[in-house]
Amino acid sequence: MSEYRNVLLIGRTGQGKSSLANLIVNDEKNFEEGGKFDEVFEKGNGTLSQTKKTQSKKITLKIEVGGEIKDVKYQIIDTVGFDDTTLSKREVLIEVAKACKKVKEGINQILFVCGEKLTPQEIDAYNILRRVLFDEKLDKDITKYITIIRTKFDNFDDEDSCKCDIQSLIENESSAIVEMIQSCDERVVHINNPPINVKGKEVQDLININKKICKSARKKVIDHLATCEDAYKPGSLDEINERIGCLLNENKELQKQLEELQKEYNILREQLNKSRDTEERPKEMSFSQDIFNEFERRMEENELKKKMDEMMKKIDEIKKINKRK
Ligand SMILES: Nc1nc2c(ncn2[C@@H]2O[C@H](COP(=O)(O)OP(=O)(O)OP(=O)(O)O)[C@@H](O)[C@H]2O)c(=O)[nH]1
Ligand SMILES: [Mg+2]
Repeated sequence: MSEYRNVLLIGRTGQGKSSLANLIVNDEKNFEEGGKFDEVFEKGNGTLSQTKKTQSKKITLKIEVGGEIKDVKYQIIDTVGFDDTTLSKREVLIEVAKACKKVKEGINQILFVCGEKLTPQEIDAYNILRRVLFDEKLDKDITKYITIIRTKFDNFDDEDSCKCDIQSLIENESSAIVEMIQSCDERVVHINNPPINVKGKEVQDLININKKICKSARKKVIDHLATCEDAYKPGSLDEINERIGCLLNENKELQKQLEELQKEYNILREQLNKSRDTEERPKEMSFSQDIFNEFERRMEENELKKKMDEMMKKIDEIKKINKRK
């Protein structure tokens, strides 16, 4: 077993990974009035992606084990954000693979850091992560190694608000979000981790308020980490690289197929428009027009595979209509 419990921080750009890394590695007393908060991991301003390379720090945390306080060694690994504005998906995945190299002895926890809103990109990132880091055959086993951290959550100290939030995610959001939450056994930890190194005049009061909030959030995160004793051993870096390669090739192939289908779609659409100009629209036509409208809406979404399957289906339907005419 590794000497260190490895904690990997992953997620979309600007959601608070580096801030969370700082929250964990700073000692509790640094969050008290007069305490010196150390910004080990450089954090961004939320709009531009900040972390360009995997960074890590080894620390010792005081953890309660069976009623006793023990020193436990941790390595906190902060990674490049998915959806990075300046790095390509390939570069981001390679950076994540490098992070895996640091944890070849085992990952205790992956903290998947999300902000207030769970976006389709986030879910994409989560699924890519699952496929790249974990051998899919072991998919069932990985759930206990992933926790979703919901940052910027004001009422994180109120258990009911947190429960309510999970419930509303499950009830109101898309099936992809439900799958994401259920895939990690609904393990979501809410925190608020507002900035402490605030610059400007007369900000001391704000800093002290934020420090108090952060101290409480830190306790919540550390208490959670204390419960994560087991480690998942990822495959070799070669295996992970191979999976990244497959994924990127697969995406390229899908993109190519999508472009071809798009051409076919444009031709059919043209035909449909022409026939609409010259003759009265048969009943099925209005149905296919709806399909087109819906289709165009979907075009904007980045759900490559789903989009392609649906496109094939719709093209078949239009072909059938054209044949009948
Ligand atoms: N109020 C509040 N602000 C937060 C919280 N977490 C992060 N922030 C702010 O959000 C901005 C981005 O935070 P980062 O920690 O740099 O985000 P990141 O995920 O590391 O971003 P990348 O390195 O670009 O991937 C910073 O201005 C943080 O101060 C939070 O829980 N509450
Ligand atoms: Mg960062």
